[in-house]
Amino acid sequence: MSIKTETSDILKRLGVDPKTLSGGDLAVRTPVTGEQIAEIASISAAETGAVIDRAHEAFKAWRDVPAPRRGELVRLLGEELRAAKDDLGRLVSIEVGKVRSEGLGEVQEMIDICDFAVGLSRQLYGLTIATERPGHRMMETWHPLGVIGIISAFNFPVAVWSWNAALALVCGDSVVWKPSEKTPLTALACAAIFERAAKRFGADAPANLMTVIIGDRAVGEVLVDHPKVPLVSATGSTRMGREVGPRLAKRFARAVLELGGNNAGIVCPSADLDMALRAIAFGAMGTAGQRCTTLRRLFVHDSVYDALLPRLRKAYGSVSVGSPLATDALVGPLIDKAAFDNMQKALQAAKELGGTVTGGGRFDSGDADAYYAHPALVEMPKQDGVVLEETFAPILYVMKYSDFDAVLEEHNAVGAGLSSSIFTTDMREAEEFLSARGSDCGIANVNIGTSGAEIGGAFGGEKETGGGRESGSDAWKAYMRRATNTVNYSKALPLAQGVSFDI
Ligand code: UN1
Repeated sequence: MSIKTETSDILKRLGVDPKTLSGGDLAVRTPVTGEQIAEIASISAAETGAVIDRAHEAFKAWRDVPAPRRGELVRLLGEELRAAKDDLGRLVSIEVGKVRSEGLGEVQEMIDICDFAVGLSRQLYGLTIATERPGHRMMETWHPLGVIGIISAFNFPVAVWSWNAALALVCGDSVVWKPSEKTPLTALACAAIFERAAKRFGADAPANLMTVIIGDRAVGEVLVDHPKVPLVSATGSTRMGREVGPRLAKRFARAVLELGGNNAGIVCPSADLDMALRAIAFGAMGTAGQRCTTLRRLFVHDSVYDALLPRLRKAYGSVSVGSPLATDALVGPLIDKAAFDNMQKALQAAKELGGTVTGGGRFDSGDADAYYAHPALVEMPKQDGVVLEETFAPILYVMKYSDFDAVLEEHNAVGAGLSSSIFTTDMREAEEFLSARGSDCGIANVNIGTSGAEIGGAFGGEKETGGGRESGSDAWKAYMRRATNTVNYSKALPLAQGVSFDI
């Protein structure tokens, strides 16, 4: 069966009308072979405002539904996702090129956040706060915020939507989602899955509670600038964030920005090298280096460099690259030619700085329009130039270190601040890495890699990563507004701070 036919069969099973897959203006390609698998219709900037207005009407109805009942809709969404897991995971593999277990893993992440959000729907707690005035009570209440705009990237085409949407829905918000133009099919599938859950939920779920808008940059701009969108959660490059952030700030809207990462690991003298090797391999080569949490820089202590590097070179030399649909390869394709070209440019720049490259060349899959690369291990004399930037491809720069304080400085000497790891069995080093003077990232791990975070923690990072937090912990607070309420149940009107104003 051709990929195109399989895609249309999957989408049909997931509830997407096959008619939407042809005759549109947006060509959709699979990176697995490079072939075109659909042409779908995109929306214009002019139409986008009306979509947002309708989502705002949905918000006005949804905010009145009690939160635990809203949780029931997300519970049903989780059930639908469980039923759709194989198909949706396969579709992720087709549209993004993820290997099978990573495609399925992405859907599992969606199921997990739904479970989390269902529990959360009964835990949207505010505090009761001691007041200085007798006969008064002070408390805080969390209220729904409004229409939440979601802008997601190609590399996690469905999970990022779910982290935001599951929270937004239990928080009483409606959702307008602009997926990457490279991954509209998985978005249409999610919309169909959501509609099925909403139908089962019944009339309490208003129409237009969750809308997908497939369109170009101009469509994204309408979402970012629209006064009825109080929060935009945007995942993508730091370049994109630099444009989105100020536009949101200009109208005092909230931003949850999840931008680039240039994540590093430190391998210390006491590290368990077997474990480190496996964690490094998955972190750096998994998802063909196209996670925002991908391991991109590795600092290895002098004393273990010669023990670790030959094993790492061997792993790079032997890792399987190939079609995620037709083989069990661990590394699938890059998303497109531009990604491959950027990788080659970065490798060239690294060589010019004295880097020694293992791997990195094109893997011939037999399809001229598919871009597979052998992951690249680049031993660098020092951290400089291209090493300081994120290249969204499987390149791991390795540097030697000798002094722990100095390596902490180097670790933090990049623009991005998303994820980080240390490999050590020395408790002092581990704790120092996690301390205020250690890693400056939003995620700091010990003896596990930089990627593959669970949904229960807040996900996001500092500095040029944008500062936003999605997913678990108390990330939900960004999706609600907080009101501080003071109630006077006495017969007097004492003013705070002892002020008197007797008329
Ligand atoms: C991303 O690459 O945008 O921690 C998100 C991870 C995944 C999410 C990655 N849970 O690698």
